[in-house]
Amino acid sequence: MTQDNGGIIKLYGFSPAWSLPDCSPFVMKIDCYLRMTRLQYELVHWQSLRDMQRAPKGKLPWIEDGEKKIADSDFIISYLQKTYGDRLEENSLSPSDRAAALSMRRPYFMGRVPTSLDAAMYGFLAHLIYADYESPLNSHAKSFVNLRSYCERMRTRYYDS
Ligand SMILES: N[C@@H](CCC(=O)N[C@@H](CS)C(=O)NCC(=O)O)C(=O)O
Repeated sequence: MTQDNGGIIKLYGFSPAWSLPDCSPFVMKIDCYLRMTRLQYELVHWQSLRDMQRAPKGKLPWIEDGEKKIADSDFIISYLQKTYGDRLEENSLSPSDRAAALSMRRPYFMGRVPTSLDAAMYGFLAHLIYADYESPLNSHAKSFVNLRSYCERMRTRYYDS
């Protein structure tokens, strides 16, 4: 999909790992959000230290959208929402919808529909559930059926092409 500005967003990350798009959960968060919102983007992998020096805050992820460069995953999501609209319609959730969603069994973190919180959650949880090594933390995460099925739901919906 081409954005209204005719361009394609570049998302700067490190490199893929464990069959996941990136070894950084913060990069995964933005990768997932861009997929969820169906914005056209390209994930650019880190090649050398020089790429790190181009990062506006010295950290990844950052994005380039035309002339604009935005760093920090929270600022990136705010920028994308402001520029391309509330594509997940998450701002239409009322405080009581949010409270109700938190008190019930639900497919996504805020209820029936996925929000940017799911991009963040999946970015971090996928590294625990799918990482190809054992640690006390990922073994513990893998022991929760609900976390495993949540990651499967997100992966199937946004990463199975
Ligand atoms: N608050 C930042 C955190 C990003 C972050 O910590 N990135 C790490 C990789 S996961 C990084 O680039 N570290 C390089 C460094 O600190 O030199 C965000 O949400 O994007």
